[in-house]
Amino acid sequence: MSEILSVSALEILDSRGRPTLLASCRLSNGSTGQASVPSGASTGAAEALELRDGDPNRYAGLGCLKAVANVNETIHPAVNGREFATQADLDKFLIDLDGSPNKSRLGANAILAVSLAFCRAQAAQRRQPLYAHLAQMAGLQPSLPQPMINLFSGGAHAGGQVAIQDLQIVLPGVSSIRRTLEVASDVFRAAAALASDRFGMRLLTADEGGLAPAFKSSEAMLRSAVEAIEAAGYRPGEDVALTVDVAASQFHAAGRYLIDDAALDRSQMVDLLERWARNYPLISIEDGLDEADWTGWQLLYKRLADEVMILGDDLLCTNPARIQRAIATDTANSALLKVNQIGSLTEALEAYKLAKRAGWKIVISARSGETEDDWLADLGAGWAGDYIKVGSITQSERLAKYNRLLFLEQVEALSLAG
Ligand code: 2PG
Ligand code: MG
Repeated sequence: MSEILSVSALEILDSRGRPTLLASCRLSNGSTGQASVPSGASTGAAEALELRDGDPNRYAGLGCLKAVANVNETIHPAVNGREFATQADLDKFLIDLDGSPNKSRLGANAILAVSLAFCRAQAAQRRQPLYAHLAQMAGLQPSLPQPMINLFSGGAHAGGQVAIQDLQIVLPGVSSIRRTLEVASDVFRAAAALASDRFGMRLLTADEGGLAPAFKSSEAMLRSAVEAIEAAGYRPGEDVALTVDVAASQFHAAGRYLIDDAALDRSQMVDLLERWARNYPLISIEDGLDEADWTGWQLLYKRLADEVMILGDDLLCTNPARIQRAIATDTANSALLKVNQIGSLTEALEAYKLAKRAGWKIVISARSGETEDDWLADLGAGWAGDYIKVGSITQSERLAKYNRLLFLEQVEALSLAG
């Protein structure tokens, strides 16, 4: 075991050109680790606080210099010279140092960047690949998660041309990441051709690299995905299934779901989702209802939980207390795991274990604002996620993760679970 010599951070830019943090950690034996943190656009109200400067003269208020200073001037002096045997020891120390319920003093971005950089430094010290270190920490056998690959975007990721946010493809019958990406590329090209023919759209992509044609309705996004799958020569449902992130909190106002020129109440929204699940090869519905509409979620659960993943993102915010409530009240059967929603690896692992113990599926997820860092792929493999949601197969902040999964498959010889 060796002590921390230093932690430090600097402000870098994410895939939307917005500031975020890159942190470094150096241990006394010379091992080092670095990591950068992502940032969401459709954030859940219960997320830990991402500290932004609020200075309108820099990056429209989105600067991260306060969070950087919190790493360099508050966390560094506090951890310098201390030994932390485990990730949990460091994370607990950081949480106590922050002292607030939602990491608002130091910032979840500052705390998570340090948490991850330390994790990499510890992996280096143990001469382990990051995924192996993460697996050991969690007491799990590593395996590769199935990618959920973004095809079409709407909502907060695409300027709101259509209400729902992400439409992904999943390949149930494919046994490698390599083949998954080949098929995804075929379907993406077919979808791009469809977007060009039908919507006159040049090949421009949304925040996560998905196509964002001017669909007339949310359902047109689902229909077009099925057409693209067929046009690429695959069978919808059998070869290529769909998942949707409705991100319903984004279009929920005053008790109504404002979607496709309608203002639906919760039971009408559940009816709509059920119809989609019956008519399209959907295996997962993420955030089908607003993050505060637990009653609506429970209705949806009753209707569809036996057939479809009822996947909580904004609802759960990777928060163990919210996951516990959802388990106890039959509100969801799957969790999206975004480490920066909760702000430390240790709390995210607690969320993961709670959900797994209840028999839930876990989707390890990127954010819409990402960096070229690839730790998420190691997290997905080390914690043996059922799925990984990274975005489209365009844009290097997404490809960094897919390419790392290819490496883990072909060089580290990990296999897809299931
Ligand atoms: C989501 C994520 C990723 P964001 O809602 O699942 O798609 O988006 O990072 O904007 O919250
Ligand atoms: Mg989501």
